[in-house]
Amino acid sequence: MIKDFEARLQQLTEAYEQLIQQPNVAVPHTNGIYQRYQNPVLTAAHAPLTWRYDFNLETNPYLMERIGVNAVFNAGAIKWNNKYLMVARVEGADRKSFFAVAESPNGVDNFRFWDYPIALPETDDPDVNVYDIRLTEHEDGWIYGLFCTERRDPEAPAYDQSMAIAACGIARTKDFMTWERLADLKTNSPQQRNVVLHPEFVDGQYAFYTRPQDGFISAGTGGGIGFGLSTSMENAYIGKEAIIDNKAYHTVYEAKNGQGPTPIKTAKGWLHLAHGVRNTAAGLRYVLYMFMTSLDDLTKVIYKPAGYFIAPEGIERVGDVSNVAFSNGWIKDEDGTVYIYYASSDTRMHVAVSSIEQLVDYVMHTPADGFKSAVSVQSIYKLIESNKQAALSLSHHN
Ligand code: M1P
Repeated sequence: MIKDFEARLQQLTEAYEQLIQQPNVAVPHTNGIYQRYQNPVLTAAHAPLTWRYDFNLETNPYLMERIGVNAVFNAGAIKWNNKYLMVARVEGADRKSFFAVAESPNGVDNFRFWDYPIALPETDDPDVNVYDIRLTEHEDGWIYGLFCTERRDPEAPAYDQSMAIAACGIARTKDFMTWERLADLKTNSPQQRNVVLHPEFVDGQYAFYTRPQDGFISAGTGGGIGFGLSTSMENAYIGKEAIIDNKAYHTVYEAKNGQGPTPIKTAKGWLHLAHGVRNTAAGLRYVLYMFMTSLDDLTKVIYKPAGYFIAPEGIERVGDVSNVAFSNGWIKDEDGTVYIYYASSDTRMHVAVSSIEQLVDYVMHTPADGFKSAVSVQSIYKLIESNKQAALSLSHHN
């Protein structure tokens, strides 16, 4: 028995180390905007063995997995102490999600979870489930994590075990190990998800991107990316939300949308990454899109390319909730490289690498949505014509 136990332990450990240390390589094909990578950067199999197995021969003679991890996805991200950190949504086999920090020396591979998942303090109204943290290094000196806290709807009749209320939970840290929990964000919307803190004060107040919605799943009369201010983070309250990026008929964000990670400041404006959702016969399809807001007025969208920026491809299309690309974390490096961390199908994390220059170019020079087929064709005509000119001037040069 002890021999089998030891052999299995060795096999498990070796397979785990092989997975963590596997180098990642950029896929040869690129659209010029970003570079995808071959392997997912975090999966359920990256969860440390010590979280899942009891290594005691006496209590676990078959070396069974005692605590299952179902998926690792929707991670917040930040560069901290020269390491690339993801604070991932780890979902257990019991369906409960929690947060855990994984770090990498280079942003594209070797992500290894810290020894313990985050023990998030609770409020007086305990969370049933927490997920999708957005990290913001605020100019007030704290690193904030805004996440969705979900609880059963107190109005739900006994027969209905799916009615829930989503709200924005708030915690802050300086070391990612100890977290101070603050009161949940209050707004006038019955439900909130995808709330993100802006990194700078606006008129001396804290600024938030919100997503007011009527129902737990359906945005209803709500939806769109909202923007609002609060005088305090300790008791955050937004009295007025202005919708800065709305749902629109026959677009990739027709059913609902939501701010992704904290926007990145550039010389031309604030770069935003968001997710858009539309209905299909096969269910909801989630893709990522980008836009830019003005440096002078955060509520003003100044550029917005048509369509999606990243859509699930190949294996990314399949998972617990298929046909989903979702992002709530990206890292801007000192040299302008941008690591975009996105989850596929509520199952695993990937990275796509770009740069501020490329993303600004993409956002400013990709045609905007014309909201009808004829305008899409006009955009292609325009491109063909300008390509004729480009070919002419190229032949002059040669
Ligand atoms: O299952 C897809 C996504 O659904 C929700 O997104 P939204 O808030 O836009 O409805 C979230 O539960 C998200 O975690 C999940 O990835």
